[in-house]
Amino acid sequence: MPRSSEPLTEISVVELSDEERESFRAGIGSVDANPYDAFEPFLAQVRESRKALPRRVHDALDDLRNGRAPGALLVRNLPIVTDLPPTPDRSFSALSDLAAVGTEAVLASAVNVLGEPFSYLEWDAGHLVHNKYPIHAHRDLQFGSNAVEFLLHTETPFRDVSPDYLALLCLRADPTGQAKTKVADITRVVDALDEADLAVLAKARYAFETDNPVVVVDGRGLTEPQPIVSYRDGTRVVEYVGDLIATDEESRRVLEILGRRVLAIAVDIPLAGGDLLVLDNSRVVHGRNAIVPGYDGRDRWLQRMLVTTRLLDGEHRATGRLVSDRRYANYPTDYRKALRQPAARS
Ligand SMILES: O=C(O)CCC(=O)C(=O)O
Ligand SMILES: [Fe+2]
Repeated sequence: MPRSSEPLTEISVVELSDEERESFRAGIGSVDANPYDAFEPFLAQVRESRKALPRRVHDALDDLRNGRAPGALLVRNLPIVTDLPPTPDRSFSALSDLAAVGTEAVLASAVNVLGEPFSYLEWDAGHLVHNKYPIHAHRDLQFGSNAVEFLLHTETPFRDVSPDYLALLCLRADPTGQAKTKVADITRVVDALDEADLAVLAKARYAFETDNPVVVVDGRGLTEPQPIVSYRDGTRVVEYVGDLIATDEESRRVLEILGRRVLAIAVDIPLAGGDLLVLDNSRVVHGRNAIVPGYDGRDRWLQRMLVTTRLLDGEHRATGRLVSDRRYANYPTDYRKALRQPAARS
């Protein structure tokens, strides 16, 4: 029998005291390597300072990792630099001065409890710390730098290596107060489906529309169809994105049910400066409502890291922290342009 889903996605919250915050700040004060051009020395310094991470944050991350806690953890009141520069107006990698902001060690200290930082060669100039803020040229894309609604998504799904976890550190809140990150526990929704619907989601029938297609279905160019539910090493994996298209009637019916129920349990999290949101990408999907950026240096600014527990051992050892995004060739052309080209305000 399907179980009914709970009305809300749970998230854990840890709020640091000012004392904990300042002790953490002091404990990572010696990290001075630049993560944008010397990531390994930077990470080595973070690891040397790992005792600085407040114990309560460490334990909460451990609980998330072991599945003892919800798939979303919000840590509040982390140390953020007081002299944060204006939010940039172009891709971070296009800035003339690629200095560290000074908050990267906070993010990396948390990530370090979960696994290995990694990213994709084709993205963000190969940076392991991604800086996300509204960019005018990206306003209509399904990117973190957009302004339209950012649809609920599994982070970077359907890749050989998709993130096991991701962490979003808010450096600057949305000055309009509108931005809310959305989080929904999709495993709960999938658990509540009946066997027949689950079997439909396990068929390779879901794809994205693209002008660089692998297949054409009903006159629409699509990426290679994938299953939403699959099994890796005996573990069920759910990968979902709000703009997936179903390739036939039956899969469309189940996709609609899934989409509706996931949206219904999504919780809104308005991130403030000093908030860190850590997500278990195998359990929860996330997104953000539409915002109205000012593009004036005061916009919301997040730093993000992706984490794998599988990379750097076994078959992926040789590839290092940057893996190729083999789906890149089939991205819509405007996505590829936005990823590749430093975007100035247009
Ligand atoms: O802007 C947000 O709150 C979500 C951003 C996001 O999905 C991401 O950076 O992966
Ligand atoms: Fe995301």
